[in-house]
Amino acid sequence: MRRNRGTTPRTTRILGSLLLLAAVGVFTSGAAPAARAAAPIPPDRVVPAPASVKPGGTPYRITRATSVRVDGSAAVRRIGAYLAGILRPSTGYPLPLTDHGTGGIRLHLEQGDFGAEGYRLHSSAGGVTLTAATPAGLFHGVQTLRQLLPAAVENKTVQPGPWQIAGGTVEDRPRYAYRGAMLDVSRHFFTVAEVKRYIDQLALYKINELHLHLSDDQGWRIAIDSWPRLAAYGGSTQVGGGAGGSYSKADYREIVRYAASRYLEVVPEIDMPGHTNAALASYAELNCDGVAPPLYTGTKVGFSSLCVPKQVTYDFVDDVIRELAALTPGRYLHIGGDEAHSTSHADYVAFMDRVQPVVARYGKTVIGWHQLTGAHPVEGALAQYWGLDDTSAAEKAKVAEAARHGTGLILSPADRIYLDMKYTEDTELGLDWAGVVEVKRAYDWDPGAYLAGVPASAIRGVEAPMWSETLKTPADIEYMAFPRLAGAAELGWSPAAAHDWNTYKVRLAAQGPRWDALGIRYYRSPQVSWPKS
Ligand code: NGO
Repeated sequence: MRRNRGTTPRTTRILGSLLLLAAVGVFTSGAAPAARAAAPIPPDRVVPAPASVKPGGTPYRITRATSVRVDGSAAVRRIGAYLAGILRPSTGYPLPLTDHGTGGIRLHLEQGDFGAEGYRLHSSAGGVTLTAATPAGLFHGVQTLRQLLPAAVENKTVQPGPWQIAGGTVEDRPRYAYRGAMLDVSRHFFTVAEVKRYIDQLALYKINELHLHLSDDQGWRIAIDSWPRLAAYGGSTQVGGGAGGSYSKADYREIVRYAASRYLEVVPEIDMPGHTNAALASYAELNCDGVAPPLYTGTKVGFSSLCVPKQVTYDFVDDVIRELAALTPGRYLHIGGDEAHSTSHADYVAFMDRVQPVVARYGKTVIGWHQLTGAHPVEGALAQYWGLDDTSAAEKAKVAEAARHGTGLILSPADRIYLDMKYTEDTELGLDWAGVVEVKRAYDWDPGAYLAGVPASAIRGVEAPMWSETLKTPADIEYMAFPRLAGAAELGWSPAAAHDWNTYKVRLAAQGPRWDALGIRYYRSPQVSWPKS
């Protein structure tokens, strides 16, 4: 049975924590201050909140003698190596991988009622056992295990310890299958290494979809062999006129491989028919008047459109989708469809009617921004809602109607979960067209109840987009993502009953020292009582 944190009486939880503290001797007379500091982290401190936590029993202590036990499968061994790679530098212990023995930290696959991504973590004096039905579940369990260790575990140099993991059992699985983050690599280009850094940060919070916004007016970022000028010329600049850049096919494959090693699926997006100036500038024949516009380095939206009546448009779309689908092992291909302000409604509908079947022909499922619901979403398509709380009732009704007819929804309401919105008017980075979004506002909404008239089964999950008009460096991305990304991850993962700002902000505060140890820049929101760093 799953028991939610939120339905656990508060007193039971406090009592559980007290018992834990007592178990490690914090309340024994004469306990030295060092012992006080060494109290293990209660298992209900984790972000995203696990589905069920039962604290109790003696903690496990990682020592020089601890090994990481992995069963025969190569995937489990790789996850064990990843975990040991995190623990070795800070503990200074050898933590060998082994497939025999007892005790230690055991990663174990077992058929059981864990779902595709769930896991169980059991900790007691004799060891820690992580059990799941899939490698993805074990990987998510490893993220929980990290958070049960002191923040100093994330350092790259040896730290004092001790390295205790509170006794108890965490049983966990996600509320939604789709928990995404989007990175706009078009407005400003980010290198493969920079994308990998973000992937590692997303994995910390059990995000499992990386949506890459690969094309827009300011830059085309993926090599397409049959249309080489797209990347070579269309990728040669960015907002502000910098050098831009693009991914070779090998680069893109490397991103996909690295994401998969962190159990994230890559969702590539080619935005169309609008947001296409970089393509239109690269090939004159894609324009209705046959004249290529100049490259664009500003930040306006809605001025470009592929030429809907021309056959060459569909030859182009077919080639791009075919090559991109061949590079992408993931299930989805995002075709944009937002802000097609330079395309008539009739043309928009005609374009989407022709393009969606191309995605299916190359074996992928269509995702589109929610304007797709104003056309004819194909069966199985997903629409990504990016409206606001006060988007018109008519627009929301259209989305809800599509959802009732089978279109799945990914929720990215811009005045809640757009990571590029400023926190306050004083935030130096970011935009504010959707409003300013402080940490509480970003967290305090329920994806299950957000859009009226939508069946619960239509909500496939949430995604936090990071548009990069104002963001140039990994530090810029991190400052806008943290702490809000953690809240988005919790909305996607944790049961609705666990949703509570007052307990969340305490758990969130505990992430600060981890981000410090990891070198992640973040916004120290005054809404959260961050520990002194
Ligand atoms: C909008 C727009 C993007 C902008 C972003 C900035 C969508 C789906 N289209 O979101 O082109 O970059 O806002 O916040």
